[in-house]
Amino acid sequence: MIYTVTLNPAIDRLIQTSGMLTKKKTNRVKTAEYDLGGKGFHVSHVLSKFGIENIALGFIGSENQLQMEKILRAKQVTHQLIVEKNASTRECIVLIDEESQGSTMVTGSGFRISRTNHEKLIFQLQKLLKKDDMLVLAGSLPPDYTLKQLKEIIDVGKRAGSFIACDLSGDALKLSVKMEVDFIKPNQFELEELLTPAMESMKDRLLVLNESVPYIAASFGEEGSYVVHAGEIYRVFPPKVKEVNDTGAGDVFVGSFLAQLALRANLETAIAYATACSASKVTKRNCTDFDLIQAEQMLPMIKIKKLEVNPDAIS
Ligand code: TA6
Repeated sequence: MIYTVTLNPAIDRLIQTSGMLTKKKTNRVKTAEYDLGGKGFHVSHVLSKFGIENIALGFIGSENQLQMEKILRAKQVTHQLIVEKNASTRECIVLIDEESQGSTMVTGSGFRISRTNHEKLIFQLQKLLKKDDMLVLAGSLPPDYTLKQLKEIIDVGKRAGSFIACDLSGDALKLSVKMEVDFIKPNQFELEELLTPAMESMKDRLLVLNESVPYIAASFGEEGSYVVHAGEIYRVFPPKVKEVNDTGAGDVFVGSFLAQLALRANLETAIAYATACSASKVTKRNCTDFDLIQAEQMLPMIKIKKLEVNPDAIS
């Protein structure tokens, strides 16, 4: 079973303006809709689209619980969420315009998690997680949620022997590396912070990081990605697509990559599906949609280059 954990859930409010979105101007709304938010929920949605059984865990605020649950139902996300009383799931506003100038996101900070509810989550994970399971931790931490609490979650996964995938940022990402989880997805800037500065070559630095984390997918936006596994580095070039909304593309990458690992696909297939599905996502207006048929048509357009590595260059 795959369990995704969304500690800081969200409802995305997607607003598309008429014409080009411009500062210091009254921008008129053309379309507005609510969509699934929160990175773990997004990953669950992708896994379900691949027909892979999964359960979304984490928290949900009581005040707008029905609205969040309606969205989860519409997106076919099976969940066992812990309700935080007197709390509202945050809204994340995603702005796009008719001219497809790229999306702008304004995220709420979220609600605080009570000590009791954190303990409930730990207990739930202790009961559920088994060796062959996958634990996916994705998204920001709620206000005042500590690294110690995050460590407690990762520790449960470690003790169970589950595969642990993390799409975290900042200090949470650093902690996941320190704890040697199985998968991380840093962006270009986060990657720089994770790599050993003393080494000159990017390749050598990636290989050192790969000694602690078996799968690294470093995303460089529309420039593609670097995927590192078992001492091999792959430079991945995505197909060119007409961008409508790139919000959620990273989540689709993570979900599709993990889906392919769960299906026991080889690494290059996993990379190709993740790249194609996230390219398909970018062509869609909302934050979750992608089209598997469109993605499969794009598979031949993806370039995956295995980089030469010199094993003597690193100690
Ligand atoms: O990646 C897109 C997204 O999942 C949005 O749907 C939005 O809810 C946001 O990310 C939340 O990100 P955060 O890092 O604050 O958890």
